Amino acid sequence: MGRSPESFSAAVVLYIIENRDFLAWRFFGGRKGALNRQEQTRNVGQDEQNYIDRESLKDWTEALEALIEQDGPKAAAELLSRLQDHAHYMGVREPFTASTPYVNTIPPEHQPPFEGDRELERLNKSIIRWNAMAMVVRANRHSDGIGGHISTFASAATLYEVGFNHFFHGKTGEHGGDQIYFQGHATPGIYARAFLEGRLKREQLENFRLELARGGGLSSYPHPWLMPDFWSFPTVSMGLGPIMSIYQARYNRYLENRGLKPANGGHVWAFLGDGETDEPESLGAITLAARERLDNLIFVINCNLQRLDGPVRGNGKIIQELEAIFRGAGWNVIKVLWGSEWDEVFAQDTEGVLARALGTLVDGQYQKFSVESGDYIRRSLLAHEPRLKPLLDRLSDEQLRKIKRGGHDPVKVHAAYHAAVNHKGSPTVILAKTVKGYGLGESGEGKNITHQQKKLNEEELWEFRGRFGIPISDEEIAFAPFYKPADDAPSIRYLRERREKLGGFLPRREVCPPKFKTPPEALFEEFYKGADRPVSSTMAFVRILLKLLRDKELGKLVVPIVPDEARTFGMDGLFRQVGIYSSIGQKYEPVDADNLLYYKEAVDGQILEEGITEAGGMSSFIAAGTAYATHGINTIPFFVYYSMFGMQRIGDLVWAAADMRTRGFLIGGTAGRTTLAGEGLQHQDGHSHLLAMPVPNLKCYDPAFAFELAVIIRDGIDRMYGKGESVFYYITVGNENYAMPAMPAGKNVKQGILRGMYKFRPAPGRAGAKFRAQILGSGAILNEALKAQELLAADYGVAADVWSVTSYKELRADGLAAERWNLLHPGAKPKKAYVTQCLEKEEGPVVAASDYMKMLPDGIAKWVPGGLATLGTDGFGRSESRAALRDFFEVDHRHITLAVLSELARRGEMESALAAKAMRGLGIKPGKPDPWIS
Ligand SMILES: Cc1ncc(C[n+]2csc(CCOP(=O)(O)OP(=O)(O)O)c2C)c(N)n1
Ligand SMILES: [Mg+2]
Repeated sequence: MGRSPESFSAAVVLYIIENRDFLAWRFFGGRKGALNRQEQTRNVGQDEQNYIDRESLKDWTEALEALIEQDGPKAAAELLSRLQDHAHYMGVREPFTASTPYVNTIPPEHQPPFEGDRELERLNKSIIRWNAMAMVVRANRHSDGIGGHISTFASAATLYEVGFNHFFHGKTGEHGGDQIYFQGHATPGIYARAFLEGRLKREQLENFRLELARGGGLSSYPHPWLMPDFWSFPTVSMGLGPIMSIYQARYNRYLENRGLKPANGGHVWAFLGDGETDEPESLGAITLAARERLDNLIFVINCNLQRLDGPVRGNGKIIQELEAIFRGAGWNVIKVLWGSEWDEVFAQDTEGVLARALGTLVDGQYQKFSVESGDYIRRSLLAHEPRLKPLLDRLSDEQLRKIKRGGHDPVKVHAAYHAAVNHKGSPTVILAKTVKGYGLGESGEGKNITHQQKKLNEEELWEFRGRFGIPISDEEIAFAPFYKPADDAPSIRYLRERREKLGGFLPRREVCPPKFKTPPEALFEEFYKGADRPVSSTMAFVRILLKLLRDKELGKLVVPIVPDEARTFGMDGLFRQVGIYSSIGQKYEPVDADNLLYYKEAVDGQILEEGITEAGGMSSFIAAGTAYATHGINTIPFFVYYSMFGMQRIGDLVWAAADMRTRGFLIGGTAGRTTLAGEGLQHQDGHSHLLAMPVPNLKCYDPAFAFELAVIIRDGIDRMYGKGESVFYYITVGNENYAMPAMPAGKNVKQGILRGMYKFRPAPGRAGAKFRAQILGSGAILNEALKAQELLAADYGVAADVWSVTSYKELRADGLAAERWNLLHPGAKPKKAYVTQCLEKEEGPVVAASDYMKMLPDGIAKWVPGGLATLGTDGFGRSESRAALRDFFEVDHRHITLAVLSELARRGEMESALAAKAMRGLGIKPGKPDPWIS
């Protein structure tokens, strides 16, 4: 061999390490025995370096084979692992890569039998392909520019059909059911299947994307709001499906571990695009899934190598990249790269030349192959790796061109799903290689423009029909008609039978939660009475939460969720009382074990302590707030977070929650631009209520006092869980301590709190006052309004009533509803906005002061008789004391007083000189910096 023993053994170790993955694949997977893929860490597709001569290599290879023969593949795996460690001690450094060879993870001999009628399945799939395409083509003929996608489903048809025929479980009495996150742009295919199942009518398909058409249409993407009996999970905003699915799978476990749901099976399937994985949300939570050992979670990533504009990784390999990421995170990775036709070819590739060559080709080249001839593929492969010649010589050009990618081969996909649902201990990701626009031929298959392809010309329709054998006549073809075999055709009977076996049609959303008893008023009495000891509205909220948690009937259904902020909100007392959920309990002695309120983790812990991830917390909120539909369990989530990091950071998830008819309470803590002192620009929230404004079914409140909170929360529980309304709540609470007054007497107070405003404190000494005014205060600024009320009475002879505005959004919605009614009922007695009803008989100017931007109160101005003057906190926050901030933003009692006086002067009721003098007296300088731009 010509080398010293030391250098020889080092070379062999090096060789084995460098080729470990290939050897392992050959010996444990490609040829025999079980392959432990987690043990592999190197990509075959690297340049070979000849540090070891062929003779030595042969010796070592044979030795390894002998070991496998004698002691089995596990022994060989151990040897390789030990050799690697040994090599490390000897100073051999292998470059780290976490991907495996560019071949199917499951070798052919490990494939389970395919139970089913492949012919009938193929026929149904072809018809579904056709109808999915026809939906988009017809919709765009009918209404140019209406859009829709053909190519996404075309690439994913097999991935879905194998799932529908063999794996996706519906919810039944015995089975918990699967939750499936369908890729948003694949909807035409899902509708097309429901059409064959007889669940959707021809007219509905005709009205794809024409939802206002007579007889109803079909929504562009999965939207439970628009199709509440059909869709459960909106996925079209890319990245949200993956993260929501992870937390859904974890929440299923949470419900089981807490004894709220039987452990009766069910997987969460998330279908996503390879381009979609660039969204931070897609991959941002995958470590949680592995940490939680969510073997009830399966990601299927449709790796068609393309996104909207072009290749996902033209110069790289998205599948290898994703494999490394998921393996690194601890997932079970199954690659489905090549169709069954390749099995034979790989079997002849005894030296791994083909596997290596395929591993070094980049995705852009694979995309080119998908549109090219067999001859081109051959020439390209040979240019890349001349040693492939004998192997390729055995294949005709036609064979080469037709060789399928794994994601289009039902047998390969079936094997992957089978392995995934039977895998234990970690989540699974299936990386399925496909062609975008598969089957579209000249009209888009594999082309860069394929994502946008909406129309097929007659020739292309002919080609499509021919390729998939759709029995549509020559005369009809140009019209791209929908096709459905007779109900009793064998293929349709087969399709239905498969679904019956698997628990019924999917997707379907059914809502049948058990009866719910709204908590009695007695539970909230304490808060209606008030307390002299100053507390913050946050503390009041935590006290309400605690009472709810202790309630015999309701307590177990409450789900507190925090993103590492419990101590900020004074919720740490709950750690010990209800425990923090951990799927494995507590395997350490907590550092504060001797503390009464120690950090307690438990399998049946109730709090979801998410760590620093508002997106994760929101995803948990969604899973918990939709459990009434998903599992028929009325869990009531309270997601408590820093209000600044809510609407503006995870607004898109809030929008998805709305679409999903999520129920529960979002609690924006440390809210208000001037109420959170010290934290400054990035923390002080003066706009989350505006950002919440666009969400139609989100009810928003900015309460000042404990009794207001109690009234809102009780009513919220009643509306959402008692009456089953599809609304959810956003409530801001602050951290300023002040006395919590008793709820004023009066039968309309509770109603007023809920409708958005009520008179909290009428002006004292009204009789002797020269002037009258109305002040609208909210949240923590209500106290400034009350101080202004006193100042105005004492120093300026102004009797001002103070109103608490708990919700500008509610007031605006009511005003708009009245206006709309009036628009549609000309001549009828006009309705009055609630704001108008409240204020029309009151005297004096109306001034509103809020800890949010002026636009918030401005939203009701048109219904305020005589107009509305607003004070708010437009501009960047800064680190300062509350008093200084309220002066800076002009929302303190002095500025409220000034605003009232100025308004009186503007109306000619008071001399302007008096207002100017008052201003000096209040110490307000006209030249002070404008907070909006400073
Ligand atoms: C957050 C977000 N950004 C952009 C889009 C627009 N968009 C729709 S499909 C698409 C490309 C999808 O590519 P990929 O994820 O690879 O899916 P494929 O259609 O290839 O299966 C884009 C950018 C979106 N829906 N959501
Ligand atoms: Mg793609």
